[in-house]
Order: sequence, then C-alpha cells, then structure tokens
Amino acid sequence: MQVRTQLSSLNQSGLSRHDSDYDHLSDRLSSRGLSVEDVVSQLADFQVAIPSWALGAGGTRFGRFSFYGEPGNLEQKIADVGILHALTQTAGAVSLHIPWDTPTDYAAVRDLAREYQLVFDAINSNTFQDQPGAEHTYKHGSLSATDEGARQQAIDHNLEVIAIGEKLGSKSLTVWLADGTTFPGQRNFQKSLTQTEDSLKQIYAGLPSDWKLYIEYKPYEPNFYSTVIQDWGTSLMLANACGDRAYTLVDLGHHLPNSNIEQIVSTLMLKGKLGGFHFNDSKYGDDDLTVGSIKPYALFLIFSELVYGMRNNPQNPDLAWMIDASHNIKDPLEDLIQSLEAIQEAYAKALLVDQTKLSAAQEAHDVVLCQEILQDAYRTDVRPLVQRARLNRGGALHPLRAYRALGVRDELIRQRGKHTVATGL
Ligand code: LRH
Ligand code: MN
Ligand code: MN
Repeated sequence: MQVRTQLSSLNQSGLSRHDSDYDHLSDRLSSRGLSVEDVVSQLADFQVAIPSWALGAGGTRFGRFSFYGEPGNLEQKIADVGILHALTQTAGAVSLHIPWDTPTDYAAVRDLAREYQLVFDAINSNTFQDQPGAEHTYKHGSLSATDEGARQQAIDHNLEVIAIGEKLGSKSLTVWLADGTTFPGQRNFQKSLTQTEDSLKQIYAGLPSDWKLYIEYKPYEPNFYSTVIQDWGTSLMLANACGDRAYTLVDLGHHLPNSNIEQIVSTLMLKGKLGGFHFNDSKYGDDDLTVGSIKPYALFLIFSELVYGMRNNPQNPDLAWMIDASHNIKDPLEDLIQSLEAIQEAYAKALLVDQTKLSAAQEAHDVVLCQEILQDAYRTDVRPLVQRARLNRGGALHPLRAYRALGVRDELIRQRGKHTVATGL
C-alpha cells in the first residue's frame, strides 16, 4: 500500500488547527527558555522497533480471535511495519524472532525493508518452544538445562540466530529465557544459574565484535515457582560475567507489582548497563497491553529517568527501543499506532522537565517543588510537538484517523484474505 503519497492531502484539513496549537504551545515553552525546535527534532529522531509477533492477534491461552488480514509471512510483516512507519514516522525498525521469521531469500527481505525505510533491530532467539524435528526438548530448560544435549542445542540456536541477524544487518541479540521451575525442590537454583552463565558466555564468545547481547529478565511465567533470570540484578550479574557488550534489557511488564521501574532504569544507566527497552503496559503482570493505557504517569517517570540518563550517562550506550505488546481484541496496527503515540508523548513530556530547577529543588529539599516541576511537564498537552515531529518527517498529522480514512485494514483483508494467522506469541 502506498500510504505515504496519500498523506499530504489527508493532512491538509487539520493543518491550520495544528499550526495554531503548535504556535501557542511553542510560545509558552519558549518563554521558559526551552528550545522547542530541539524537542521536536529529538522526537523526530526517536525510532521504536516493532516486533514481528505484534502484528497479529495474540490471543490468550483460552482463545484467539483473528482481526483478519493478518500477515502470513515475513514479507507481509515487513509491509505492515512499513505502513506503521509511513503513518507515524516513529517505527523505523523491525525486530525478528527466529525461527518464526527465518527468511528464505535474504536479499529480497533486505530490499523490501529498505523500500519501506526500515532497519533490522535486535534479533530474538527462541528456546522456549520445541521446534518440529528438534532432537532435544526444552521441557526442563534450555540454556540452564542439566541435559547437555538440550543446553548445546539452545546455545547453537542462539549462534545460528546471530548468523541470520548478520545477514540482515542486525547488530544485537536479545535472549529471553523461559527457564525456571514450577515446584519447590524441582531443580537446584545454583546449578541452573551456573549453567545459564556458562551458556551465555559461550553465546557471547560467538558475538561479532560490533554486536551487543541483551539479557531480558522476568519474574514468572511460564514457570510459576522460580525463573532463572528473574530480575534486573540477575540479568546485570550475567551481563557483567559475559563482558562489556552484554547488557540488561528492561521489559515494562516483567516486574512484580509496584516495582519502581524508573529507579531500576536509573541504576542501570549509571552503571552503563541498560541496553534495551520493551514497552507495554499492564494492570496485573506481563499483560502486554497498549503502552500508556493503564499507567501513563509511571511511563512518564520512567522516561524522565531515561532522558536524565541519556543526558548524563555517556557510559551507557544508545538504547534499543521496542514495543513488546500483544493484541487480543484490537486491530494490531491500530493498537501499535496508539502505543507509538503514547511513547512519543511520554518522551516529549520528559524532555520538558526542567532538570536544572529540579536539581536545585532537590538540593533545597523542597519536596513540593520537586513534584510541581515533574507534574508541570506531565500536565502539558504535548500533542502539537509530537504532531510537528511527525509532519517534519512526512508522516500523518493524525495517524489513527489516517489509517481509518485510508481503509488500511479492509485493503489488507482484500489482499490477504480473512483467515490468515500470523506466527507469534
Ligand atoms: C515473554 C516475551 C518476552 C520476550 C518475548 C519474545 O514474556 O513476551 O517479553 O521479549 O516473549
Ligand atoms: Mn519482552
Ligand atoms: Mn513479556
């Protein structure tokens, strides 16, 4: 679908309203000494990877309800991300999952991504499912397995994923392990951790010198008694054991209720060890809901720490941003548009925080003023800034409205048919 060419006429009707909203906000912010152009250009530069598994209806273990016209292969997934990027100008990368997305024709896949102005971000391995014909089962663990065959198979799989990523231009591998136990006494904690560390070191040894390894943590699910890489501390410990190019990856849904994620982010950046970030939202656990749909203030506080870290922690590398959500009842593309919007808004608000004033208020122990400074930024309607960043790059003034006006889903159903199933979670 050629979305981009149709946008300028679609944008036309809202432009004068946008201009006056932008000028009004810009006046207010400039009078505070803020460079609005800088904020807009930082927003325009901010790109978030879309994981290939978020493009279909995810479902739950109780059922799955298709949204129709879902991408049935890698090429169609790339096309979907291309549509998202054309509309939002924020989704300039795609994150693949192997073996769900193993390409057959690499050159064609690379060309297709280039055509949509997409790059391949971190590539993900999968040792949480047995693949057809696999010699060893992961039923009792993968990188942590005591069964040497299963462990070696999992290590080899990760090395193969790196090789696939190299052919696509990825520069990082994300490892998320389901390894853990369901019942007390089932396995020896120390042995599991030792095996995992050893396996990760072997994978790290096979990492090209310009690649990074991201180690994702999660407290529970699918195992409900213990998980080997349960928290950021365990992930950081493993990253440190591997070496300089191994980092912790924070997924917003991978924490026990009420965890202070902004503090985790801050600590990791201080230590130069925050590598990647998976956005989603949740009410209870790893709900994988639309970003900003449940706890937008928490997202803003996290972004404030990310912005502080990006400004003050040169020891921390550029972050790999990704949406890790799953859509059960919404059109997945509409849901991703909403997530991208929420991310940009939270980032924009965080960029408005007056860090100098905040620091002075902190020194003076003026707790009330500290809160006022944060909330002044949070309460600002930053949508005109986000819109301007998008327009400057040739995107849609209102991506969701444009998506509907263009009848994208109907067109996809027409092209692909109703009963398609995307591979993924
Ligand atoms: C499981 C999970 C995790 C990974 C993805 C592949 O929780 O959602 O967040 O990134 O699967
Ligand atoms: Mn994740
Ligand atoms: Mn998850």
